[in-house]
Amino acid sequence: MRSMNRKKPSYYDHDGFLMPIGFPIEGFISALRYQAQPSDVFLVTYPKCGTTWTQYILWLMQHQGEPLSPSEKLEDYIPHLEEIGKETIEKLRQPRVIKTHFPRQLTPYHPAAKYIYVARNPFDCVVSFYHHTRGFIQHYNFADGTFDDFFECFIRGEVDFGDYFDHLLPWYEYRDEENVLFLTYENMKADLRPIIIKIANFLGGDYLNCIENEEIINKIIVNSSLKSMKKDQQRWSSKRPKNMPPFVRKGKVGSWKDYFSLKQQQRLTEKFKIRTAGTALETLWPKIFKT
Ligand code: PPS
Repeated sequence: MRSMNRKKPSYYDHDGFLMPIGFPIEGFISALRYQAQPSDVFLVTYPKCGTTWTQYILWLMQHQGEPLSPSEKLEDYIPHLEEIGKETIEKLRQPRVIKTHFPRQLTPYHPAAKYIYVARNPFDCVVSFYHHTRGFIQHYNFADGTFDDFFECFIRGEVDFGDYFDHLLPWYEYRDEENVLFLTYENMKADLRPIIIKIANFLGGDYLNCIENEEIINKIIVNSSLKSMKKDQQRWSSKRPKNMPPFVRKGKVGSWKDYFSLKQQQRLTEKFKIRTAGTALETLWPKIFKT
């Protein structure tokens, strides 16, 4: 049977939690011990839900909308916790902005720290995640895997950083906490300006300066646009081989329709309904989940 021969990406399995093989295990273990600081801002996402875009928006907000210079690296300012471990993060000046894909129970917590969570609908997420998993050959050994192969892993939650719903649901539950800002990729795409204002009001301090000036808001919007970020692919991912789709790939809402079979659409919709029953999550993506 075809399903018996499905290709699977390679992962490190840390007591049942899957991580990309390209991430050093020491980084992961040390990341779990990072003590969140009261001034920390965590950018938390399930993979492929708008992390890099939001990371760059935060950077631009800190720098009056001016883009990174060619010698600067986004990850030096907003590092990825479980990729580099706590020691590197601890060397950074406070206040820190830290990226993580950890699920809520593994994310370092401090009641005074702030958490920006970005969610994306699971349909576009799985397509993006598929291309990511194919493209980072040294992380997953899945260059010749098909979308159908990856879909089976995703729907079973057998991918790095775990099941999509195990990630989304606990953060959604805490979306109204004072130190949590819950955003969606789709709302960012629809209109970024109110999101920038939301972020500034949530983070306060110097972030508020940028929303007092229309010109700066416009620069943030232009420099973080899909068009601008597409021009600079090497900056977001220097490890992607040339024969694979670039890191900033489509950057659209709804392009999953080109990949899903009807059966896959029904299966993921069914899983969504089961896992989100009794929550208001369906209202986040009304076009996909018509009741
Ligand atoms: S990662 O590897 O988990 O950090 O990936 P992440 O950055 O979360 O997600 C990558 C997807 O975000 C899209 N992207 C953007 N969309 C809109 N506007 C901008 N500026 C932008 N920058 C990145 C990127 O194209 C990936 O989505 P897909 O659907 O694959 O195109």
